[in-house]
Amino acid sequence: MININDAKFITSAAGIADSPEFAMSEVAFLGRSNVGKSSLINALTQRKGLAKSSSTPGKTQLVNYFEVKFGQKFSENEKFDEALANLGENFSLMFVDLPGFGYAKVSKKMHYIWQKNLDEFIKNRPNIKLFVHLIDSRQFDLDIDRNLREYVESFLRGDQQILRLYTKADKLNQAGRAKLLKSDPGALFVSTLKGSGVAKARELIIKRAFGL
Ligand SMILES: Nc1nc2c(ncn2[C@@H]2O[C@H](COP(=O)(O)OP(=O)(O)OP(=O)(O)O)[C@@H](O)[C@H]2O)c(=O)[nH]1
Ligand SMILES: [Mg+2]
Repeated sequence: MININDAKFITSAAGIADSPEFAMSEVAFLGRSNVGKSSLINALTQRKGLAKSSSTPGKTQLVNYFEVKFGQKFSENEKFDEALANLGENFSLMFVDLPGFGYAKVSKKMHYIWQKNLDEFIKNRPNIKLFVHLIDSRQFDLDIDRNLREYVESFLRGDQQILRLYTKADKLNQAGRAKLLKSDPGALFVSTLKGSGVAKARELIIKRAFGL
C-alpha cells in the first residue's frame, strides 16, 4: 500500500527560464484546459486544495511544483510488487501542474506567450520523466489531443514516458465507455469525483516515473 507522507506546494514559475532545479524526477500533467489536471493532482496526493481547480477554464496559469513524499510498507496479506519494492520505503516525486492547452480567453498576445512558454517547458525540462496526458473521456477524439500526443511523441527522450488517462469517468455512460474502449482498448479511466481509478493511476505514475 502506497501512502502519501507529505505533499506540499514548492513554487510557481512562468516557464523554464525561471524554474529552479530540483534533485528529483518530475511528472508533468498535460491536457486541455478544464480536463481535470489540478483536480487529479489533489486526488493523487489526497490533499483537497493543494492545486487550485476551478470550473472556469484557464485556472492554472503558471507552472506549479508540488513535492510529494510517498511511503510504503509491505504487509503479508498484500500481493508483493517487486517493482515497487525496489523503490524502498520512502521516495519522492515532483508533480508539475501546468496551464491547459487550448484556452484562448486571454488576449492573443498573452495566449501566444503562454503557449510558447509551455511548449519550451515540456520540450526542454530535463527532469521530466513522465508526461501524464489527461483526456476528457466524453470527448476522447479531439484534434487537440491527437496533436498534443503526436507532438510530445516527436521529442520524447529515451528516459521519458507518456501515460494517458481518461478523466471525468463518472460522467461517461455505458455507450460512451464502450466506444472509447473500442478506440483505445487499454484505456485507463479516472474520476476524482468518485475516486475511481486514482489508486491505480498513482501506482502507474510512480512506476513509470521511476522507469520501472
Ligand atoms: N464530474 C467530474 N468533474 C471533474 C472531475 N475532475 C475535475 N472535474 C471538474 O472539472 C473542472 C476543471 O477541473 P480542474 O482540475 O481545474 O482542470 P484543469 O485541467 O486543471 O484546468 P486548467 O487549470 O484550466 O487547465 C472543475 O470544475 C472540476 O471540479 C471528475 O473526475 N469528475
Ligand atoms: Mg489546473
